[in-house]
Amino acid sequence: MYATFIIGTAGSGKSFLTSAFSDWLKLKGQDVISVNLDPGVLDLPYTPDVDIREYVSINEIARKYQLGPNGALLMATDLIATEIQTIKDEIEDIAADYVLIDTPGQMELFAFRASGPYIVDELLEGSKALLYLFDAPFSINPLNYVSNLFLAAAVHLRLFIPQVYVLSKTDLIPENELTTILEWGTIDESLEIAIERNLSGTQRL
Ligand SMILES: Nc1nc2c(ncn2[C@@H]2O[C@H](COP(=O)(O)OP(=O)(O)OP(=O)(O)O)[C@@H](O)[C@H]2O)c(=O)[nH]1
Ligand SMILES: [Mg+2]
Repeated sequence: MYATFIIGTAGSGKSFLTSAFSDWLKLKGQDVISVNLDPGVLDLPYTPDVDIREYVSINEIARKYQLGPNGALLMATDLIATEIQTIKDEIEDIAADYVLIDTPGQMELFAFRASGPYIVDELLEGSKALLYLFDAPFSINPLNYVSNLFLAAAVHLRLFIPQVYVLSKTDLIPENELTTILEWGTIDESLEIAIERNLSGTQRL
């Protein structure tokens, strides 16, 4: 079983990538399932095979503990850990080759709380990797790009599984900006020059 966790800042395209990647793998004849770990999501662009919302209800938590939306979401994300064995059994019963895991909208709730690493360790046996999404329109600014690199490094230090960087929503930026962002990761000093230019105000975005 190969598991891929899809992580990124809010709105970076995690759920849409889970949907598109899963459809693409199915088209290629692969045996894949999708898992939704976001207890707060209302509408998903795909039908998850395993869905945390069947075990953890934001509305119930908000009512029971008299919490506001953020407190309820925070508690719900922590409660995923208490349901981990049931979810694990459900995933293992399906026994697919590939498992795509869509993570909670607010990345910090998953990555930076105690429950995150526990869930990554315990959700299933097998090889695990993580796709870290860089929102392309946000990444056009080199300072945003660097802050996202630091966030990705922080996530790596928390979860310690192999990480692949993915530039998401690239259709929303011009081709030349896309080339520039890709060069920051491949051509020596190109990122440094872009940062200096940005800081000197000649190219503020
Ligand atoms: N143009 C374009 N829009 C996209 C793409 N991927 C996602 N979106 C849009 O971006 C918004 C957020 O996408 P989601 O997939 O819900 O992002 P998310 O990271 O799951 O969001 P949260 O779970 O709420 O943090 C939606 O309105 C999508 O339609 C893409 O590749 N291109
Ligand atoms: Mg989502």
